[in-house]
Amino acid sequence: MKQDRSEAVSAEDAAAFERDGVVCLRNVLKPDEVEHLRLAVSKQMEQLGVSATGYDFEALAQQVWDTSEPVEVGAANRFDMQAMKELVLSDPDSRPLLEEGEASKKGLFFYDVAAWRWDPGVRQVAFDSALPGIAAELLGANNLNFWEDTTFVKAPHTRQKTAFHQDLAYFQIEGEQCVIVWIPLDAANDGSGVMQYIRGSHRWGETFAPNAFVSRTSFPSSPHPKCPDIEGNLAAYDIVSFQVKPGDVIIHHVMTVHGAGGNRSDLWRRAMSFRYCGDDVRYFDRPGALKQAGGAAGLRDGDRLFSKDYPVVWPKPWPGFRLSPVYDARQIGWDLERARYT
Ligand SMILES: O=C(O)CCC(=O)C(=O)O
Repeated sequence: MKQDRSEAVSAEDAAAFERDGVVCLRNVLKPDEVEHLRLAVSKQMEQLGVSATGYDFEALAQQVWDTSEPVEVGAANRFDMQAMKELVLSDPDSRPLLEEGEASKKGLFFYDVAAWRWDPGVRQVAFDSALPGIAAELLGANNLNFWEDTTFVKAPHTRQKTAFHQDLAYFQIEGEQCVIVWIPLDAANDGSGVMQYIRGSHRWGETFAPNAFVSRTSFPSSPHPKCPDIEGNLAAYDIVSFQVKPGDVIIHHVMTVHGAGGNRSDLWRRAMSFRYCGDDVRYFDRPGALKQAGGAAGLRDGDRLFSKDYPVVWPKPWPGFRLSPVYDARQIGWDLERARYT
């Protein structure tokens, strides 16, 4: 079923996405939509230390390089950071990826996932804003599933860079019809750590192993090669970045290699990232990929994603239909009373 697609994508935007593997679209989200995401991010940040999924990668990176201390992650259990520390320290290629400058106690590189599972405001933006139509248009997809959201916040004076990486091997999927929508919740530029993308890298024909964001060291269970040392050879790559403000979005293809600097500015750099999958994507319990927070809806390798954990956000059954008000969070095992999975 074809449906009228987004007017937010011009022919030039579609051509840029096809050619470069990344495109910046201006004024796509409304102020209230941005505000919903900011509120969800504040709630996630209040839970740092007690939530199972929230991390401060700035503090973790310091603990990784400090051989005298074990890593301290509070209640977070998505990554085995002690194992990651040992791995990073035994990797001859690894080195801290920090902005130049004084050591700062003010830095924070906050990471969390899957706010959509408990936050109706995130669901509203992920399911019912202009984004699903835009993603379907860029991918040429007839059907689109929402995969997950991820939060990336860099406080003022955060030195930690985001190591260059490619997203596919982090996800339990195979297929190429997948986009990542990076949604700035503050104005962002090169000084505050806006995303950087290697133009055309989605066409390199190579899948790279995931890394731990704070180092080039890749997850050992991944069969894929390590991403090249881009930080060490920046001039050798065609790197593009965009100066953005809230309402704008940057959309990259799942194979596009990308990273970010630290935040050298006095301003926060809050962002949320949404991942949408199209027709050719299949569930695949990929070695080395991150286990989905909240489960995989009983899917087996080769299954289409259609299931309660990966809501169909495109096409809409009729014009004006809104999924978020009728989506029942209890269906995905989320206990609204106790705010955790049942
Ligand atoms: O915001 C960041 O620093 C990283 C974001 C990212 O890698 C992504 O959205 O895929």
